[in-house]
Amino acid sequence: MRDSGGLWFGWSGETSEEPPEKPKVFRTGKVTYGLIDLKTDDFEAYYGGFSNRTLWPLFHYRLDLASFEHHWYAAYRKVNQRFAEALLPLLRDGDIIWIHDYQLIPMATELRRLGVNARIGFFLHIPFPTPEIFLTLPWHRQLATDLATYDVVGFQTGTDLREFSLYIEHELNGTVQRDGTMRAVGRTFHAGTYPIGIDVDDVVSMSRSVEARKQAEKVRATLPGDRMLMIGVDRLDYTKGLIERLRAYEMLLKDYPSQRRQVVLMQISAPSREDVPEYLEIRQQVELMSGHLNGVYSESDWVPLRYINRSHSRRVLTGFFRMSRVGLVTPLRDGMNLVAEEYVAAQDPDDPGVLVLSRFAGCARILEGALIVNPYDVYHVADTLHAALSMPQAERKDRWERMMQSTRRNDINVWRDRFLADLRGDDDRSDNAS
Ligand code: ADQ
Repeated sequence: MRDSGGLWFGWSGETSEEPPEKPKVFRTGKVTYGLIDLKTDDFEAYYGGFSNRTLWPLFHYRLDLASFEHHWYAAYRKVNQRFAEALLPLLRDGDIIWIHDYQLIPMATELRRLGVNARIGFFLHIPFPTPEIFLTLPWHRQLATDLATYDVVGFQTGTDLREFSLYIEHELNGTVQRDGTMRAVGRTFHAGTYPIGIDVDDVVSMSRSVEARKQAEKVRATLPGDRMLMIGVDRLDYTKGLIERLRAYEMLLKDYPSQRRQVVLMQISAPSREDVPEYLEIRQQVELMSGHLNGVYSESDWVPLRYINRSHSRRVLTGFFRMSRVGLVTPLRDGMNLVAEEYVAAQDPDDPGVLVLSRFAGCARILEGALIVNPYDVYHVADTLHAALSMPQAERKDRWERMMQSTRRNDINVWRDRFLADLRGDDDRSDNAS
């Protein structure tokens, strides 16, 4: 948007008892921002409730954590309607509209109801679950109808698209063509895969910046001799597989005593959604597990785990990525996972590290030079960590080059251009990646 201009519309981050009807509108460079405040109660039920305690766990296959509260769903619909009404006066002829993520699925329905004829696309940043899971949602049919109301629906991977297609065919008696054209509930729309990527050059240059180097040197100074660093960076979320990761690390230290004192794991977990009880719980579990691990394995001059429950600037993170011999990205389920790609892009081409990557992260389809693991199988993850720490430089380089090439081939610009070409209805519709 910085290049092409346009309107970015969304929540302001503010809530109040009586928010103003009209959005705040201001311009920075070529981008106009339209922001609305939400009513406190609506926000809690819409965001903390339906978005983060119903859709988020369900779409990540955590049926056990999903709650189905009717008043949350009512608030979800109401807030989407409110967004649509506030957006309407800001729209101009010829606009195309790109809606992002699971908090906003009903937007096309609401905009069409208000008479908007523009092309409207939707991109789902998280996985789409298998129909058997989706069907547990009491409002699955409404949400699927909302999706069918878009002109283009984008998913991260071929698996997400396949699950959605199965639902369309078997639950809605719709049809799915090979080119992604779908017909269901009286509507025709296009669905495809658009794996999101990163701004590769930006990450490369950040990782070489003075600040990144300075911070990395500070960490290096705390690692005597050839002691190696492994790094994990995630939002503190139960989907990211942190407990399983720590168990695998413990297994490594237990089964490979030669790695003790040779390795340090730095786990940086940014606090996230702290008003949702399940997030408090995962935080407590990680703290307990970290204390246990360091208590059992630390020695007077070596602590195996540095657990940091704070966000860091992206620049500093790239410095940490670059100096880490192993990057651990082991979510139990993840739409794409951009940390994996950032880790790859930040590496030193002459001495790159190794990426250990969950098969359940969308980016595992793209990063075939990574060591792919099943994060639930902590024994295998431990063996893989040992292999990663012992990998000769030539193999590390070979794997990294392949990962870097595919990170570039699937970068953020390719993602944007492919989605927008399909949304505009350009004739040479991009091929569906898988
Ligand atoms: P997230 O679940 O937030 O995103 P991810 O893609 O891994 O997951 O990370 C997004 C960004 O947050 C990255 O740029 C990362 O560097 C940053 N970040 C993570 N931990 C951090 C920390 N401790 N400190 C500072 N920054 C941190 C959702 C989906 C993903 C999908 C993205 C994009 O869940 O599957 O890849 O959207 O579509």
